[in-house]
Parts: sequence; C-alpha cells; structure tokens
Amino acid sequence: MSDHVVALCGGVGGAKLAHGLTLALPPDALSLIVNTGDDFRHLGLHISPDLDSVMYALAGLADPVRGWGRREETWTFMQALKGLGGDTWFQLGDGDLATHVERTRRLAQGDSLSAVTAELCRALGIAVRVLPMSDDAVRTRVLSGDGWLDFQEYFVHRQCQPAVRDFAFAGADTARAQPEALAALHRDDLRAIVICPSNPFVSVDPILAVAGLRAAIRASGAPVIAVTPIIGGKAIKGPAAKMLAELGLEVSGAAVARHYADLIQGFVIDALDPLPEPLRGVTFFRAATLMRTTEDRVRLAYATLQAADTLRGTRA
Ligand code: FO1
Repeated sequence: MSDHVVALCGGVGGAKLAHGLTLALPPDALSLIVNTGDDFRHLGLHISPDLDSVMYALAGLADPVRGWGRREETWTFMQALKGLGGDTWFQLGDGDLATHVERTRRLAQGDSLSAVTAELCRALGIAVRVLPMSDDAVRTRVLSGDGWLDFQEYFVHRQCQPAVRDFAFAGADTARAQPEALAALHRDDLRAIVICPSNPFVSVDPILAVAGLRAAIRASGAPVIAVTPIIGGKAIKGPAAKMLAELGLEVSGAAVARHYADLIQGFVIDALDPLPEPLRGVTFFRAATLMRTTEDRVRLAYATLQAADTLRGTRA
C-alpha cells in the first residue's frame, strides 16, 4: 500500500495545511520539506522564519493573528534593544528569541540545520519529519524597481512595497538537497506530493530550485497536487496576489496552477472560485481552502489527499 506523503511548504498558509496533514496522517507517513530561502543572519543569530512557522504551527505555539512568531509572546528584549538604539526593524519576541539563540549555538558547534531542526522538533513534541530543503545556504533575492534586495530587506524592512520583477535563489545550484527529503521523494510507496498553499515565487520556487529536488518530483510516480494560495483574487496573507499582479499575471488560483504546470497533475482551487479554463495534464478540484480553524486545516488535508488519490496511476 502506497502511503507516504511529502509536502512542500513555506510560510504561514503552508504551515496551516502542513498542520492539517499531521492531524490526518500518522507521523511516519509524512515528510515536510520546508523553504529556507528566507533564512538570514540578524543580530548575530541564524533566523529560519519558515522552519519556525511550521514548527510553531505543529506545536500549537503559532501566533494566530500575526501569523509568524509565538503566541502569548512578550517583547522585553525588543524594548530594551530599542532603548539602546539597536536595530528593531525585524521583531524578535522573547520566546522566539530562545529558538534563534539555541539554533545559532548548535549550528556554531557544527551541527547541521537538519540536525538542529530535528532536536528543536523533539523538544517541542513534534513527531513528524520537518526537513529543511537543504543544509547549505540558499538565499532568496528579489529584483525590484530599487534593484536586487535580500529577501527580509524586501519583505519586512520594506514591507513588500517595491514592485517585484524577478527572483533569484543564490546558492541553489550548488546546494545539496537535504538527503532525507530526497529519499522521501524517491520512495516507491509515495502516495502523493503536496505543494502547500504557500507563495509560489518566494516559498515554493526556492525549494524547487535546489539541485535535484525538482527532478526528483518529476521522476516520482506519485501524483503531485498543489493547493491554491489565492482565494477570490486575493492572498489570505502575504504578497502572493501583489506579486502576481506586478509580474503581469492574472491574480487567480488558475495563474498559480499555470506556474506549476510542468510539475503537477492536480490543483485544488477554492470552492467559491470559478472553475479555470482547462489546463493540459492538470485536473482541477474544488475545496474550501480558507483555514480559519484546526478543523478547516484537517478538512483541507483530507480533501487534498482524496483528490491526489483519484490521480494515482495517471502519471506517464
Ligand atoms: N514578519 C514581519 O512582517 N515582521 C517581523 O518583524 C517579523 C519577524 C519575524 C521573526 C521571526 C520569524 O521566524 C519570522 C518573522 N517574520 C516577521 C515573518 C517572516 O519574515 C516572513 O513571514 C517569512 O520570511 C515569509 O514566509
């Protein structure tokens, strides 16, 4: 029986479906491959925003309003830093700070990002495999009207205001795919590969840019299914809709499906959106994709897996 699922995810939306999948599947039936293109060094610390969004979502620690960081957070460190005239454009809550300090300490003693992530997951009671896309540095860069910007400079410091023209993933050509991630994609009992409703340009594309990962997905016999991050012409959170418009693309789930067209066999659009024009090799499914509650996450996880199951055996 084919029963392993691999999910690719980035920030907040992706973390929500990843959480739904962990509740729908036994822990050893799921591997999560997480974007690390947003990682950067700040205040001497190694910050991995997407790994943290996923870990906090799975551990029930995520802040439901901000989407990033921990809930019931306190900000004493930030206030003290501000008082000293320090750099405060990137907000680090007190509890969240512990994650970055501990990650940085372990990396400095020579542990890999995968090993550190596994330890952090164990400490937070997370049983599923949370795998950084690579242990090597890959850094997302954004080409804007103001030239090339580092990702967090664009995303947080400039609040996604510069219009985007292109993206680059520095280091992706030579970065080695995380070995367990690659092995999971090569399993012959793979039930589905799920592309979570993460930003296609800056959360999923960096994963696909890592040498070997896109090829492994294409070579897999399992159905590949993506879930829309766009509902009714809007992104629930983040700049996906703004980016689509700035790149001259239609702001719709269908446009995201076209972006993934060479990779997917299935695409889940929102139940309230019109069915897109047919796309060669891609079957569209409808589901309620807005995830307000934990039940919504689980429902979407089951709907996505069921849709993928109908596609089994359809790959050439
Ligand atoms: N996003 C913000 O918009 N402002 C912040 O100050 C901020 C701080 C932050 C700290 C830790 C962390 O793990 C994430 C944080 N994020 C913040 C979110 C993050 O930069 C982005 O959501 C992701 O990189 C995009 O997926």
